Amino acid sequence: MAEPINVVVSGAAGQIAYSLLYQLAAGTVFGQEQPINLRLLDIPPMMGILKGVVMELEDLALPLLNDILPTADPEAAFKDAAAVFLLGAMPRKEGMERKDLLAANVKIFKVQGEALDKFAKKDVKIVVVGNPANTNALICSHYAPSIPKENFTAMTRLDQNRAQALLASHLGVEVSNVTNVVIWGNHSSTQYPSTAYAKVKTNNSSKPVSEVIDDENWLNTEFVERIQKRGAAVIAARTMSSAMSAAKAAGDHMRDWWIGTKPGEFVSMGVTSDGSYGIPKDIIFSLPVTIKNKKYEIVQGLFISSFAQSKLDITAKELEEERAEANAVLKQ
Ligand code: NAX
Repeated sequence: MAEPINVVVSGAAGQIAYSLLYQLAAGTVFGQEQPINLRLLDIPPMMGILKGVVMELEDLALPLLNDILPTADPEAAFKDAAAVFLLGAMPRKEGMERKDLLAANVKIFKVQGEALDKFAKKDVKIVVVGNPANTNALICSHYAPSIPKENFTAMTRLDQNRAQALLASHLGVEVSNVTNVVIWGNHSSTQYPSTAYAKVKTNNSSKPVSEVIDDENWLNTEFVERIQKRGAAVIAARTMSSAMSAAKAAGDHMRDWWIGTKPGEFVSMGVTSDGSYGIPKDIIFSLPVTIKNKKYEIVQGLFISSFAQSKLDITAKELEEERAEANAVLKQ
């Protein structure tokens, strides 16, 4: 059995954490041979609730769960961290402007970035889930200059999973038979879910979606809109934001980063743009990646139609605006 690794979950008393923690303890993310020490970070008023979460984790009686530390101290949480899920963020309240939300999050992700910089392992893998996820990841990375930029990612896997599931149901195939759906851009309603490179397995052969779909126009219209608005639809129905599916997606994101992607398949992650596909550099933009030996590479050379380009431009513009707003707060 390997030595235990320190896995941090911030926002540990919240909804997404409640579903994520079981997956981590059960070994579905880091594998059945990898024991973990859970570092559960939340704010002081949540320590009572967090105590209850710790009791439940103990009562799981799962052998891979080596040690649990509930804390409100980022330094204690991030010490020797190998993998980090940043779920905790300031929720958007009624009447709150986007810039107020960003300002509140700059403060949170500054403190966490600084603590990561000082205390985490230098090869720590960080996925930011708390919204606005892409820009929060950018801020966090900014305050952790000793950790490579590529170690900071934002989660768009929930959008990918939603897109994969919707496409599979539309085509009447099993969800695992749909691969290579791509989410481009921001985890917001400007994201562009694309099926241009998606493959569908039918009768042991793998075909592009365009060859198996009757109504191709649906892919550029209703499909895109439904994925962009799926989060809002869940909130409208559940009166709370996605939690179980978000936790599953966070686990998928980290598992693929840790264990690697399957041959011929790619997944979407918000990563620091290197200028590929003409996307502005140094924003955190969701891109298709392949992963090997715990390192991801942006998939190169995909064809971008003029329709797709117009969608990429919209989401890139929004991310540049968010970066400008975050920079304005940082300069204050
Ligand atoms: P909850 O409100 O249930 O939990 C958030 C937790 O974070 C709370 O326990 C809170 O006390 C804690 N927290 C707040 N500030 C903190 C800080 N400075 N340090 C540590 N913990 C802190 O929210 P939940 O439903 O779990 O959602 C968490 C975040 O995920 C939200 O920002 C939400 O908007 C975002 N989402 C992102 C998604 C994505 O695909 N990227 C999808 C789901 C979700 O909407």
